[in-house]
Amino acid sequence: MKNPIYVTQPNLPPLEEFIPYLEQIWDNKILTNNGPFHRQLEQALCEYLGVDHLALFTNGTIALVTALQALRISGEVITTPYSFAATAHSLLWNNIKPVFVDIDPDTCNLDPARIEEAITPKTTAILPVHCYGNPCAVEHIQQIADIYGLKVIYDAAHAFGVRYKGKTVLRHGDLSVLSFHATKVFTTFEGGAIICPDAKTKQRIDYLKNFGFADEVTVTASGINGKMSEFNAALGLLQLKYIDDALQRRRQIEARYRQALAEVPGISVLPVPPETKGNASYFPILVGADYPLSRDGLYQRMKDAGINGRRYFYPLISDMPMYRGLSSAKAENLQHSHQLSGHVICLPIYPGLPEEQVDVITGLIAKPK
Ligand code: T4K
Repeated sequence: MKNPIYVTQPNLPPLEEFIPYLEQIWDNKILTNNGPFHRQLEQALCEYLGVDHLALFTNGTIALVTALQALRISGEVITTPYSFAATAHSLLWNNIKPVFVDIDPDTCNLDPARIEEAITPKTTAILPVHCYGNPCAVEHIQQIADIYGLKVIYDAAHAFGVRYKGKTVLRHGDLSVLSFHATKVFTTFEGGAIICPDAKTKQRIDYLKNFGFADEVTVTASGINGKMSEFNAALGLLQLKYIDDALQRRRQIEARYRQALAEVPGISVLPVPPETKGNASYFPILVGADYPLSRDGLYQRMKDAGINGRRYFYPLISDMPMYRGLSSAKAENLQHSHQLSGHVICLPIYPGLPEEQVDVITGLIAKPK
């Protein structure tokens, strides 16, 4: 392959279509602080995603940190080790102790059957991740949260546009957090959002992302600067024009991968999640013991051929130095997470990936030597 390909590549609109947005910003000189594009994008995303209230953020991580603050979460929070570091880091930034619970190997999401045993008197919330855009066991998790009086904040960084049982997955739990990073299905370069259930919660979140200011003289909390700029919001508005096509293209690539890899000995893929319209944000494969190469062997073999997959999520968060001393981080507590983390490779998937390249990738995986 002449040019290397990467696990993802952002889908950008034609540059000339962005110029008029920039001209408006240059004309009105409003660069940030809830400007016109910011307000328009919040509205447009609510409509597109099918939610009532949404607060834009500078990135998904600050949105996670703020979501925890907005609900005054403290003590211990149950979460997954099988995610990007930002999930658990958002807890540490709030002085909250993460308690890791193992995942269901079919979805790579928190196993709801393991949650109750991890609850202690200090537990205040559950922070699950819709990993790869696969919906969590939302009903079961809510049932547990209701019984024990816990809040649920979904890290929905991978779940833009995902529908479950015919509705957006983003209305589950108390809050959901999106990421619009360059590597995500819907990108504003950097960006994120919190989906809020009501106007009052959104207002508190809007204060928190603006240093806690409610007005010129009233500071309600030690908030942070989490505001999205007009540049990013304008780009988001333009991106929305193209999102349906982008999602469709991703789903086509996913289908092609699934078909081509179905019969490759030693390679398995995750089951299609039931009652879900996914966003094909990632395409993980699992390299089994009966494959001719180890996971890292195949990863390197692909790299040598210019195909840069990624081992999302390896290492596990629970193995990172700031977490590995926790009792919930012990390997015997997290067997499925370790199994997945040791065998996964996410293959390139993005709207601009040509089908011939998909075929080259699957051809190499089928015949690695
Ligand atoms: N929760 C979850 C579950 C998450 O996955 C994430 C982020 C967050 C929370 C936090 O949200 P943000 O604060 O990021 O909004 C990437 C991303 O940096 C990170 O956003 C993402 N998850 C994570 C899964 O992946 P890396 O270290 O793999 O990124 P990087 O720079 O190696 O990019 C991967 C490939 O994408 C590159 O090889 C090439 C391509 N790429 C990347 C960038 C940045 C481009 O083509 N253009 C680009 O601008 O972490």
